[in-house]
This record gives sequence, structure tokens and C-alpha cells, in this order.
Amino acid sequence: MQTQVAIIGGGPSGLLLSQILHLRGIQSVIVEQKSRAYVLGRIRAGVLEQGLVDMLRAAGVGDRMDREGLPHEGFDIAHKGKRQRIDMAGLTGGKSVMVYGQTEVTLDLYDARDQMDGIIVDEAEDVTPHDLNTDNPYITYEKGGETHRIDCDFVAGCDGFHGVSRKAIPATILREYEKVYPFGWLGVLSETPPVSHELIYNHSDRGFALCSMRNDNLSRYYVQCAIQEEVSNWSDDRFWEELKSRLPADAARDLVMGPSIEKSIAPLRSFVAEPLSYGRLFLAGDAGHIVPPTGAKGLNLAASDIHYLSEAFIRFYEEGSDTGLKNYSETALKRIWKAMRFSWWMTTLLHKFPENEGFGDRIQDTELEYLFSSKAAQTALAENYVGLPY
Ligand code: RFL
Ligand code: PHB
Repeated sequence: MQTQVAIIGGGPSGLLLSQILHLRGIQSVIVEQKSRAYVLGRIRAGVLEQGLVDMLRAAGVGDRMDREGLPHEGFDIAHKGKRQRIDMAGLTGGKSVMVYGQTEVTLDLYDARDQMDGIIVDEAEDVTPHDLNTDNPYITYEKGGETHRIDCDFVAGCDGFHGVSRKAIPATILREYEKVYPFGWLGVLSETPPVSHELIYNHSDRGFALCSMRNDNLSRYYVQCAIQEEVSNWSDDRFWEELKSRLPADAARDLVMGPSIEKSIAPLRSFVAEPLSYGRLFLAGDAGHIVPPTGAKGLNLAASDIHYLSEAFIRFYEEGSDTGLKNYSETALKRIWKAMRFSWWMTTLLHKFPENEGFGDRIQDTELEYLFSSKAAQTALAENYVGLPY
């Protein structure tokens, strides 16, 4: 096979890139290692910034999101029995976010790619990029007992944190920055009405908890858990009891419990790889960076990477200019580091840190009290939560 941009990974980054390029007449092929059912079964992000919402609409995949998504203009932070609403719209001149699951975004993108006869190879094994530092890169993969080859102009590494693309950058060039947190998030999806019409981020002595949602009868809840915790140790009853113990009294009273339809544990990590390009390879999304989910930035950062990268490819093919491609890594990293800082800050603000006894706990309480009392502090939080400009 021959194409212009070979895309490794059929998650939101790869699909969105392929869709945007298609609309500008640029060919691409996506090579994904898992089955489509597996990719669509993953429950992940739920909060979309305005920038991503606009990109989905411009890419012709915003209709269902506009019908079924829930625009949110604020969220609550709870601490020591008090709930403080962060008036996102009021503090940012009218900006808001959209609650619409990553699973739905991915499904809408797959539908659009299918309608436009986009090529997505699934269940591809042993995907390997080659000759990235030449003008004729290619990728190979195994499927149906045969080795396949795709010749291309460029390779987009959209294969997530555990993918092969980042590993193709020589260790002498790649720098990695990492912080692993000493806890994870245990998440439950349940077909119950959300406890509140807006998200509640809870700090408590027993640890962090988040009340989120997908729609009026689908709730998504998380509790901070020990890093070595196993899902099998968490019955639904145990989960609900733990969640209730971390919520303010009114929310604990209003909580509607039911059977879980998904339950999983995610570790929390901050990670950045630099640079995001090597020869004709460009990394985007989780392939290049990971944030802890506290600030709801992972999917949104993937989208801003795809914004910069798609613009760079369009300039290359339409104007013959490689300036955007040369600058991609530096441009994308500026925004990535700001979201890194914000996600780290929000994680530090709201979680129980095992090593934080005495002084650290008092500083954390004081930081939350300051946030509750200061419009300036709330404005800084709101400005970052709705998303910094591209
Ligand atoms: P993905 O989604 O991991 O997709 C990468 C794809 O590449 C495939 N792949 C390969 N394909 C071929 N060859 C290989 N060798 C391959 N290796 C891997 C994989 O199968 C997969 O299909 O990365 P992408 O597209 O960059 O998207 C990133 C987002 O998925 C991620 O940042 C978010 O889910 C993070 N995140 C959140 N982000 C938000 O913006 N808002 C949120 O509210 C939010 N909540 C979350 C989250 C992530 C979570 N977890 C589970 C980590 C909540 C959770 C619990
Ligand atoms: C979610 O709904 O899954 C979600 C919402 C906000 C976050 C993280 C996850 O910060």
C-alpha cells in the first residue's frame, strides 16, 4: 500500500487526524493493533474543551455530540462538608465544556471514516515504523499470517502511551520527564441518575472522589485508591460505601446506587517526551504525553496536538512549506507543559498523599480554603479547566 500519512493507532488522536486530512484531500491509512469492538469498549474521558468541540464540528462529526452532549458551565469542589461552585462561564467570559464520552467521540469518528471509505486496518500485529530519518519512510505489520508494508511521506505516531512510535526515537535524542503518583483511580460506570447535574470534585480525609456523568441515566464515579489495589477486591457495595464516605452529607444522601456496568483502575502519571518529532515521525496524544485525569486534559491535549499537526500537514501539501512540521514539536509542547502543570496542581490540591502528614495536610487545607474564598484563584482554575487557547 502507498499513502501520504501512515497513522499508527486508531484512538481519538489517529481517527481525528485522518478525518481532518481527508477533508483537505490528504490521504491516510490507520493501522490499529486492537479490534474495533475493543477500542469502542474502553471507558475513558468525559469532558471536552471548547477547542475539541469546535474541531469535531469542523470535521463534520459534531451532530450527535450537539444533540446528546451536556454543556456544563460550572462544577463543584467539596472540602470539609462545604461545596464551592466554580462558575466557569462567569469567570471566563462565557466559556464552557461539553460532557460527552470519549467512547461516543470515537464511535462518531469511526462512523465518519467508514462513510468516507477511510482505510482502517484493525487487529494489526507487530506494527513497526522504518526509515523515519529518510524521505521514504514506511511501516510494516502482520495480519492474516502475512507481512504488509505501507509506503508513505510521513508517519503519525498516535498509538498511546504503550505504543511503538515513541520507542522508535533513538534514546540519544529522546528525553523523558515523568512523575508517578502513589495512587490510582478506581472508576465505576452505572445506569443511575447522576448525584448532581454538575461534576463534584471531592477532597476528603479518606482520599479524593469524583462524581461525573455521561447522560441523565448514566453516572461515572471515581475514588482514589492504593496503587496496588485490585478491582476484584471491590464489590459494588464496597465501592458505594467508600464513595459515600468521601462526599459531603447532602450528596451522600442524594446518591442513587445501582449495579456497576464497568469497573476499572487507572494509575496516575505525568509524563512528557521531548521532542515530539524525529525525521518524518510525529507523535501526538498519549504517545507523547500523559496527564493524571484530575484536570480532564488527556483527550483535550490529544486534540490540540492534532490541531497543530493537521495544520502543519495541510501547509506542507497545499503550500509546499515544511515550517509547520519543523515547529510542530516546540509549538505543541508549549501548550502540553501548561496542561501538565495544571493537571499536577489539581491532582496535588485534591488527593490524599500518603507522605503528607502534618504540614503537608495543613497546606492543602489552606490552599482549598484560599480557593473557596478568592475569586482570583477560582478564575485561574476556571481559565485552565475550560482550556487555554490553541
Ligand atoms: P489512545 O486512546 O490510547 O489510543 C491509542 C491507540 O493506539 C493503539 N495502539 C497501537 N496500534 C498499533 N500498533 C501498536 N503498537 C499500538 N499500540 C497501541 C491502541 O490500541 C489505541 O487504540 O490514545 P490517543 O488517541 O492519543 O487518545 C488519548 C486519550 O485516550 C486519553 O488522553 C484520555 O482518555 C485521558 N483521559 C481524559 N482525558 C480528557 O481529556 N478528559 C477526561 O475527562 C479524561 N478522563 C482519561 C480520563 C483517561 C482515563 N484512563 C483510563 C487512562 C479518565 C480515565 C479513567
Ligand atoms: C469522566 O467523566 O470520566 C471524567 C470527568 C472529569 C475528569 C476525569 C474523568 O477530570
